[in-house]
This record gives sequence, structure tokens and C-alpha cells, in this order.
Amino acid sequence: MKLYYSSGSCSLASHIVLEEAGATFEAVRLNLREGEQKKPEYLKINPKAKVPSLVLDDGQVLTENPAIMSYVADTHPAAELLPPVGELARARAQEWLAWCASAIHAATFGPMFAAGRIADAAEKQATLERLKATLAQQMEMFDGGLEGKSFVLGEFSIADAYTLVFANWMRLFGLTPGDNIKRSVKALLARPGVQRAVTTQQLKIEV
Ligand SMILES: N[C@@H](CCC(=O)N[C@@H](CS)C(=O)NCC(=O)O)C(=O)O
Repeated sequence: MKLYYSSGSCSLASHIVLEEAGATFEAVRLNLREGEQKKPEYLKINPKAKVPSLVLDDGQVLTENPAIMSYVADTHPAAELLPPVGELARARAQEWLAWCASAIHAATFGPMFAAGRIADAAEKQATLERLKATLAQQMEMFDGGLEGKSFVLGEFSIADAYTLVFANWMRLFGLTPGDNIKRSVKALLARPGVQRAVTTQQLKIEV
């Protein structure tokens, strides 16, 4: 398999899961700032012009972090990264990932990054302030989901893959993650699979 990723982007979540699953894959880096995701050769792989993309061994392409993570977990059952079909805990993991991908990433962090391109300074500041207020509420809820534990389901699962991404992004916007998130980040960074993904992406993640 081949994972197309960009350092520190949301593709870190899928990268972590591939490493934690013990999957055999090649990591291919794209530079989003240089627009490599929009080049014709990449658009043939993923017409959405986004990372991550996972090219399977038979050439089929899977996109969207939650789908990639679920597929990798299901095809590497020995790693026990997702509870069995029919268990409520599995739905809880999917509930968490859907919230991360849609509300926190797509509706809040995404527009916060895009706000950097707003030319009018006052409009940029007002947009960022509004989004930061929404993010603060979401990340408080995220922190609450980790109350008294290091991982969303108690044990590490694919539900934990976004935690490092969001903690890192919060710092980029000058925000400090809550104590439960910090504990989770520490526990995640102690895992060899997570360490391999972070090292490959050449990231320095603050605890
Ligand atoms: N819904 C997608 C989101 C993918 C996405 O937004 N990726 C960003 C990086 S975090 C990207 O590739 N951005 C490039 C661009 O918008 O040009 C997923 O969860 O995989």
C-alpha cells in the first residue's frame, strides 16, 4: 500500500493507524504549500486534491481519514484497533471519528487555516475570533471525552488518531490543549507506532 500524506496535516491520523496496525506500506510525502496535491499526476490518484490517499495493493484508492482508519483496522485484526462489529464501543469510535472529521476538522480548523488568506485584516481577525470560540467549546468537549483516561475507548484505538493532529494544530493557533488531551498526547507519543509516524513526518509535537 502507499499512503500519500503531508507533514502535520490530518493525514497524520491515518499514518498513525497504519503504523500501529503493523501494515506494510510506503509513505509518500506531498508538499501542500507548493500545491503538489493539485498536480495532474496526483489528481489521477485523488481527484479531491486532498491528503490522505491510500493506494491499495490492487491499485484501488481509498480516501477520507475515518474510512482509511477503519479499513486498516479491519484488515489488521491482530492489532485490535477497533472493537468487533456489533459492539457499542465500535460505534463509539466511529461517533468520535465522524465528529473529528466533520465538525472539528472540516467546520472549524479548516476555516481557521483558510482565514489566513483573508486579505482584510479586520475581517480576518473577526473570523478567527469566531472560529476560535467554537473550537474552544469543541476542544473542551474533546478533553471531557478523555476524562480519567488516556484513550477515548480506555484502550488505544483508531479513535485516538486525531488527538495528536488537533493538539498540534491548537498550538499553531496559540491555544493550549486541556490536561486530559495533554495526558493522551503523552501516552500516544510513548507508543512505537505513533513514534514512527511522527518521525517519518519530521514533526516535533509538544506535550
Ligand atoms: N475529509 C478529508 C479531509 C482531507 C483534507 O482536508 N486534507 C487537507 C490536509 S488536512 C488537504 O489535503 N488540504 C489540501 C488543500 O485543501 O489544498 C479527510 O478526512 O480525509
